[in-house]
Amino acid sequence: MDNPWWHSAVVYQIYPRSFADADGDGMGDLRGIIQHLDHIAGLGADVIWLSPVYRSPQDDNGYDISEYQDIDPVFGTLADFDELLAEVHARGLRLVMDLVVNHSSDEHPWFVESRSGKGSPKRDWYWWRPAREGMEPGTPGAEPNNWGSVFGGSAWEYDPGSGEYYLHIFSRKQPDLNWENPEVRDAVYAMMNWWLDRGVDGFRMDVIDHISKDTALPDGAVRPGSIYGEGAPHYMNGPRNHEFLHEMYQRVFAGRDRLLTVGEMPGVTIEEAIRYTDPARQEVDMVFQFEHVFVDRGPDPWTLYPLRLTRLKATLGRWQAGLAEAGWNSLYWNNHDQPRVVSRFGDDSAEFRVRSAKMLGAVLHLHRGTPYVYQGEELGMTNAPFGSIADFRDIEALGHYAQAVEHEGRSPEDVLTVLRARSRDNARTPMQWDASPQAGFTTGTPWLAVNPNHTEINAAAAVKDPDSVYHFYRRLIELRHEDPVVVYGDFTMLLPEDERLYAYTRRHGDTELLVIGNFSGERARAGLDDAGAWSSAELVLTNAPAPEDLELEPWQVVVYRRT
Ligand code: TEU
Repeated sequence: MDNPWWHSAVVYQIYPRSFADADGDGMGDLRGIIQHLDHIAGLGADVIWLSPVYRSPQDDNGYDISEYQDIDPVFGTLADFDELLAEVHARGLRLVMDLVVNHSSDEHPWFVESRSGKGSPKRDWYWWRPAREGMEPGTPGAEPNNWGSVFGGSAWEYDPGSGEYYLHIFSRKQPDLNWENPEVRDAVYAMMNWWLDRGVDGFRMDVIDHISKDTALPDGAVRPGSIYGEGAPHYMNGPRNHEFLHEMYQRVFAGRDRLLTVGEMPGVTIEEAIRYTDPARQEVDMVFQFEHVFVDRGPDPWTLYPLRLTRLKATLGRWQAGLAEAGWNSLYWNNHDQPRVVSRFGDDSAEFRVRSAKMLGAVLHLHRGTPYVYQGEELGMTNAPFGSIADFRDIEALGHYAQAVEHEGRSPEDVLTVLRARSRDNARTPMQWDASPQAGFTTGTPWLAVNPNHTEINAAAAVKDPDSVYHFYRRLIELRHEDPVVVYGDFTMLLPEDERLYAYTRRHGDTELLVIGNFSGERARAGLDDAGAWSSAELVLTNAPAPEDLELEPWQVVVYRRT
């Protein structure tokens, strides 16, 4: 069998709300995207992943869908969408849609019907349960189990109309669909086929390892200091998850050509990822795993640890080895849920922002797998200077603040410190197109404040400057397209104990690549056995003057190639 096209592809993620606003209402839209497609084509990306643009009350910025086969008026119309798709294809790019089917909006007609009463024909499309035995429905502690929702509070919402509760792992406006019911699956597959028939090129599947749950919905373990039990072990990677994805493959993807499917799986292990992505099993092409973005946090997302490079290398190295024979890795530092990588793992000071952003890009892109670039990452965009809680918009940030400050009695300043480092809003500040007052994002008032550093950090400046992060990313993407060692080379981690240097080789046939990134603000020398030989190899790429004896400048990356 031929190698799939996406082995050598690079994906660019657009978060439409924050990308480009063509109509001046302060929110990005499809026409804004059309106007900026050349930015993405110029970077050399092959695929665009579009975060949700479907009709939605926007409780979770579109990850709460009330009509799957329509575009939200905030973003435009189906005609705008068709035009976008045609413009994308005209540039030789592909368009992958976000598929959010673990849950719908509570305003989706399916849920409205389901909620209408215990006898509704769609009652069983969602997870309805009575109060805990012996408890008065609707009273504190009477929820069917003790799970907390990801966005704070209980995972159950009481419905006085029927005296029952419905499950929502995310917000109360995101009720979980019941995949046990074959009618739900039929409806989802029909909707997916409708989009593929329209010409889209695949799906990024939101929390797709949550669709199969332990139907007993048992209480979860309660961690010290927490008021809720952990549901995740009971709703992630449940007993029928592989079965459902294989069925989806057969009902939607089989017989269609040149698609890309990627499953977002917050709880996935390497062993499971091999099963999900082994082509022989016909489930998905690749998964987003989360281990490497969990390295600097505790058991909950709000406990911050400093980065230990050895941990980061250990986890990414294990994934490289684990998926070497079967399956395929996706490679990402950023998306709309993660803080900006240059602020998180690099150094966003004036002195080292550009250099460390390039180092991070090179270290990631030269792994084996398919790299994902999140809008603005190619500019080295940074976290935002949030002041008070009023500056945040994300339901997760607001939910956590309310739970931590109001219910758990934590100090507002401590909670804000964590949110400034970790909030998803860091990724969602408007794309910085130019130095003008709203960064060229909108002529109106942006829904989330533009980062004041847009006067320095913006696409117009980056495209003009041959030494920008943008042109460095462009070169990285070009390298992947040119050189099979980047796509297919095997991967060997070097210096696993080193806390400053991230070093590895890739080998394909007679060609070998050496990549070393300095994750520190100090000079550091890579004590490799064959350092001498490498020093005289071709230096393909770096972000600082060529080193001697592999002694790297702060935040320097070097890429050597020999045959
Ligand atoms: O994210 C799933 C997910 O794992 C997040 O809840 C993540 O744990 C959290 O944001 C980290 O802070 C997906 C989408 O990417 C996210 O934007 C949605 O809010 C969520 O699903 C619900 O649809």
